Amino acid sequence: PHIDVLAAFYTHAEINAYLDSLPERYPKRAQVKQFGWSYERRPLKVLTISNGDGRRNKPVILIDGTVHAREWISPSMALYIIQQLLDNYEENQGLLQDYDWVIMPVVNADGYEYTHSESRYWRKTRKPTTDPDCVGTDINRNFAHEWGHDAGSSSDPCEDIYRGERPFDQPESQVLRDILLQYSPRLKWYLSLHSYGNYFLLPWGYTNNLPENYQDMMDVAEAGAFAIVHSTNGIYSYGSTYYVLYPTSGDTADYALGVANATVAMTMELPAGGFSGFDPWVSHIEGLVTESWVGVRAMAAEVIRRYPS
Ligand code: 0X9
Ligand code: ZN
Repeated sequence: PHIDVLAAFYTHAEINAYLDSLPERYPKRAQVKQFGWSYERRPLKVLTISNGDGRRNKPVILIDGTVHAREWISPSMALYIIQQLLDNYEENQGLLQDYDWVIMPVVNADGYEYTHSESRYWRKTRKPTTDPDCVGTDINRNFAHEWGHDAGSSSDPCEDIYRGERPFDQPESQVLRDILLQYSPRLKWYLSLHSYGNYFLLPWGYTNNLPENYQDMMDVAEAGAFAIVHSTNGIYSYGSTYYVLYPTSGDTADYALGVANATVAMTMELPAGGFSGFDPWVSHIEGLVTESWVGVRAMAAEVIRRYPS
C-alpha cells in the first residue's frame, strides 16, 4: 500500500506493510531485509535503496528513526527520505549514483506501538527491568562503546535514560548493532533521526574530548545547517553532543563512530511541534519534513563529494 507521509502518522505495522510493498514497485532499486525481532516479537525491517545499476559494495549512508518511541516526526522523516529517493528519483539520482542508502524507519517498534495505544510520551523499550515497577531501557544508552558512565546515563530502571543491566541487553539494540556492523566496511555516514531541538549532534557524547575527524564532521553538519537557513531561515546548532546538548554514554552515534567505523556519525534532532515538542500536528508534517530534507540532502551531497567511492 502506498502511504501519504504528509497526511498522517502511521503505526509500526502500517510502516512495515509499506516497506514490504516497495520491492514490488521498485524491483531493481528497493530491497527489504528483516534483521530480527523486538522484545514483543515485532519484525524489525530495513530498506536498502540503490540506483539499480547492479554495482555492488558502494559506500553506504545509513539512517535510522524512532530509537525513542515518542519522537513521531522521525519515522515520518525516514519515510519522506525513502519517497524522495524512490518516487522522486529523477531529481535525486545524483544521491544514488555512487552510494547506496540503508534506512530503518522504526528501531523501537514496541515503544512506538505503545505511544499509539497507551502512553503518547513513552521513550524507552517495553522489556521489563530488574525493578518490577519500571519497564523499559533507553536504546540510546545501551550500546557498547563507553557504556555505563554515570554522566550521560542512569543505572536506575525507572529513569528515562536507563542504560540497561548490560550493553545490548535489548533485542532492538542488538538489531541496530548488527546492521551497523554489517555495513561497517562501507559506512560513510550514520544519521540517527530524533526530535526535537534543531541540532546536528556529533560524537563524543561520553567525553569532552573531540574525535580526531571532528572538523570533517563539522563541515558536513555545517553544509546541512547552511542549506536549511538559506531555504527556510530554520536555525540549527551543531557540534559535539557533550558541549552542545549534554553528555550521553552508550549512544548509537558514539558506537557508529567508535566501533562501526562510520566516517561521519550524527544525531539529527528534528524541529519541535505540538504541545510538547514531540507531538506535531499532522498539518505540521509537511513543513517539518520538507525543511529537514533540504538539510539531509545537502549533507548527503557533501558526504558524497568528500568521500567519493
Ligand atoms: O538524549 C538523547 O538520546 C538524544 N536526545 S533526545 O532528546 N532525542 O533524547 C541525544 C543523543 C546525542 N548523542 C550523540 N550524538 N552522540
Ligand atoms: Zn531521541
